[in-house]
Amino acid sequence: MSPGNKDEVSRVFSCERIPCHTPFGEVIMNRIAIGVSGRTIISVALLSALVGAASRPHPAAPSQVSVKLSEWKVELSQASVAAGTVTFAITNAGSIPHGFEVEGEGIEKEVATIQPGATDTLTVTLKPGTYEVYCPVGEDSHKKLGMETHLKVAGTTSSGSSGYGASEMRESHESMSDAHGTTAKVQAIGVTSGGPVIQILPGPFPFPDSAAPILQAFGDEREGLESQVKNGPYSNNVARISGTFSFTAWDKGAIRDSVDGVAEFASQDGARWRLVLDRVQTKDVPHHPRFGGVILGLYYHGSTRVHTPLVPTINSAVALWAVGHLYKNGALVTDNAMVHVMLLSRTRRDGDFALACWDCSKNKIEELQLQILPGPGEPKFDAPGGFLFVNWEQSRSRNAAN
Ligand SMILES: [Cu+2]
Repeated sequence: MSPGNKDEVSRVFSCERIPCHTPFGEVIMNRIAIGVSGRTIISVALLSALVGAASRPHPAAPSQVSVKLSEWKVELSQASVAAGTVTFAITNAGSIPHGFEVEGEGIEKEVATIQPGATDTLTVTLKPGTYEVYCPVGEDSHKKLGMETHLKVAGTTSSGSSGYGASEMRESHESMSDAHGTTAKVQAIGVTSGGPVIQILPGPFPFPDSAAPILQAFGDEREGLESQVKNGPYSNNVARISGTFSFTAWDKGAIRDSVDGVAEFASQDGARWRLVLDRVQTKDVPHHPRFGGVILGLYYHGSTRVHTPLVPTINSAVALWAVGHLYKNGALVTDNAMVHVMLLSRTRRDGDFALACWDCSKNKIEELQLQILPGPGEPKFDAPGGFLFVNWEQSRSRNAAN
């Protein structure tokens, strides 16, 4: 971690320990006490806005909007404010770092990344119009995951309503919103393997410098991931094998997703493996939301700060987390194999199947990845590195019946 980042973290947390955003006097005192150069501009802007407001004959009260950031939405205390000085009091109520940006009518202002549980403020002068407010973290991947909403700025008076308004749900997230009473939209996808089949064996990750700054935000997981950079499952060390994999996955909301499928392949040592998928794994962990088990259409990994950066930045048609029954040469190995499946943008080139791009998100979505790990507390598999990781390079999908 660079000294600059340390300052960032300690500043954010010193802000966390004292009420940063109410009342205004405390904002100014805290900002001055913290005395970070990057924030001085905001302090001065806020201070002069208040002084200006106080000295005008008919002061327009500066508007304050509370902002709550979480995975994966931006909630505002009101949907509209009066034109003029607006102070956003931002709380990161999520479990991973988020940011906050206001954009529109020719302005674009953002705060530094806010750690989970911490707060920050942003004061801007807004003229009438509609503004986009969103989380810019991960080259807008958080925005694509739903962390965006709009703020209307009216000509003179504020028509703000009380209470938080949820950010607009993107279509792919409607299915996650059962808890809010929204009608779930059932979607299903069928995937069939095709093209060259490769087994990925342990080796170094070919883009360590690109992944390094992303890994710094991974907390407890960082050490394990850094050892995977040196020798892990995201390598150019591959063996051609044979096999098939097909499945159907249903995206039905946070607790009703499901999967049904079978993979069969012969690994590079000649062993025959069979995996039966019949249930999804829904438990989220920080940095690794599982979206109810199945998610259709996701931009993540790599630079996005969503899931491990040891997979390049990709788009996926479907990603799922499942529990599988794994058999080797006809004998049951485990009923609790941990399985991750993605149909994603091609990350590997033809020929030697080396990882070919750090940002692969524009490539054709045809790579089918199957990763199988032992269940919690279970011994490593009898395979190189103790895991099984197989790719089918030219696979295809179709919309399936609900
Ligand atoms: Cu975010």
